[in-house]
Amino acid sequence: MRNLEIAKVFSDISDLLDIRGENPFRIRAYRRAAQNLESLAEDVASVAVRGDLMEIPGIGKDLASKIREYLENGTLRFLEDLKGEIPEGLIQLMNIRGVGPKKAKLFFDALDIRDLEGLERAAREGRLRTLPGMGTTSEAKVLRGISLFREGGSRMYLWNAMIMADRVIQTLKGVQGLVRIEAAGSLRRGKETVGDLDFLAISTSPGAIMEAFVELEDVREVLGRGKTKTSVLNTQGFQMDLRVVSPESYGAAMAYFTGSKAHNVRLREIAVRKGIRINEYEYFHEAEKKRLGGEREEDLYALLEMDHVPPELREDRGEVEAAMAGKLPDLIENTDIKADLHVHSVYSDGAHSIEDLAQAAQARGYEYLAITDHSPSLGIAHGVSPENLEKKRQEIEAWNRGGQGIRLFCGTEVDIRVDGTLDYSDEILRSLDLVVASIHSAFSRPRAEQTRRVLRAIQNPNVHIIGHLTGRLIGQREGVDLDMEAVVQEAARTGTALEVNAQPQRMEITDVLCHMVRERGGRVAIVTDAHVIRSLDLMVLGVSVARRGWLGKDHVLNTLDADGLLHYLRHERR
Ligand code: DGT
Ligand code: CA
Ligand code: CA
Ligand code: ZN
Repeated sequence: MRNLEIAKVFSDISDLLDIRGENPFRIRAYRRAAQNLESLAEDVASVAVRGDLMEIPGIGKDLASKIREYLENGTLRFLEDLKGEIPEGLIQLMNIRGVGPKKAKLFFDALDIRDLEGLERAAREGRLRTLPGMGTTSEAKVLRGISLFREGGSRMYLWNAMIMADRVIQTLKGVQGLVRIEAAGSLRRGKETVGDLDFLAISTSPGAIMEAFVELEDVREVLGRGKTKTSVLNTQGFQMDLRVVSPESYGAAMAYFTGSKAHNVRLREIAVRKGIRINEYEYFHEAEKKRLGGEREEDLYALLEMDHVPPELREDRGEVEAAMAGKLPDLIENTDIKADLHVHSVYSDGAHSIEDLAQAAQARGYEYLAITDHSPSLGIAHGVSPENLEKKRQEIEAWNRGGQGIRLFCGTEVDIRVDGTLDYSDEILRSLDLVVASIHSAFSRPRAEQTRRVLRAIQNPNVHIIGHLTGRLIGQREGVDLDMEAVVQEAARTGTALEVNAQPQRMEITDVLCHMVRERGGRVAIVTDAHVIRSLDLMVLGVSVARRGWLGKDHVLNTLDADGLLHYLRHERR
């Protein structure tokens, strides 16, 4: 499937246009198309064959023909021309925190900087600080941005890992002799980023499965090939390991390769005390020289007299003790989610109408949906003016009166200004069903100032949820520095939920903060922040963050039904 490849083409185009200083609408069109392709479940090539490319949201005539051109030729004239004009390395630069398109262009024009290495050298030699609009602070920030980028660059977002793994599994399932195949490792634990993919399989003809694995369309390079283990690099440069094990060892191998390493180390200690040896093949009683199992993972936990630990909790963060004491939390499930509480429509920067969103949410089994468009100060994201907000409210009321099933909440994602005041009047906010408040600018102020800013938003009685708390973008932007103790505490005290934003590059609040919310008696809302319908499917990512944060159904606002939520907002919000 070449969806991600073509998405990358469009996203490169949008970045290059951005560096060139083109019309923001044109840039946004490419960016949106890229997003849509990334989240497209079906193979874009088959959509093209059917002649349905223009059915994909955000793909018009021009982009459809570009997709066809790329599918046919493996290149795109338009992108090649752009690259001839602007060095490709600048794309990477503009995605570094503290750089952006304008500065990337400036560095190129003034210092002929064309890539990451060039930028790093210039920053270290103190040459950036001499440029207009730059200084020693912004130069230092560029260096921090580079190291952040290097860290994040070597891991993939959980969503990409899931899609990639699913493709491998679906293909290999068709191979003769395959009995079973699953992903282990950090992907199975639902970690927000994944370093490499670890597959385990049972097969009656291991040779055939290894052969099919190295022949996968996504494979770029074979790193090592053996009877039981094969490692490859895929086209995006990520490693994938496949191990074929015997049915007798499948459970032991699954436990071992799911990890985490820290969790496994703890299990082995406990096993040793019981005279049991565990490894990736079996569970074995040393004194009695007796095999105790290995077929099933759950037998391991039973042997150690522990409750079965869900993969998401296996990080040695207290789950071992809890499992021994029979006190593991009852974790939230995907099916507990009754609504999405943060999505964007065409009223701001979303791609779809309210009606389309409603139908899509209904098709996903939701009972209600809050449509939360941006507030006016976000010019770039088409913030909704008070007049348009009125129009939107009427449209939503008409829908609800129509009784067509899913219930809609008229909401907003209101911008939190630098001083902690909000971008709509209290009167407007009071009139809305649901208010998410988020930071979208001034990310790098000092901690004390940012903490005051967020606390003030939390204390506004019209605010129900704080959106993407720090605004971090994994591998790109660290996000706002906050006194988390104070924030979580105040959120719990006032009954303000903190959002678990399921966008793959956001994934916050983090698992660790979710755990803190639980400890302080607070609540979260798990939301997708969807700007296109397909992104509604990201909900599973948010649920996995919450599970990793030990949260159950009762900690999550949108497990309530519509009336339950309204009741909560009216009476428990203090
Ligand atoms: P990643 O790929 O960096 O996102 O994280 P993981 O957890 O998938 O780590 P990976 O791929 O290196 O190894 C997969 C699992 O295999 C890991 O979670 C635990 C197990 N494992 C790997 N190496 C060791 C080891 O040296 N000792 C133990 N006990 N387990 C290991
Ligand atoms: Ca891994
Ligand atoms: Ca691995
Ligand atoms: Zn936002």
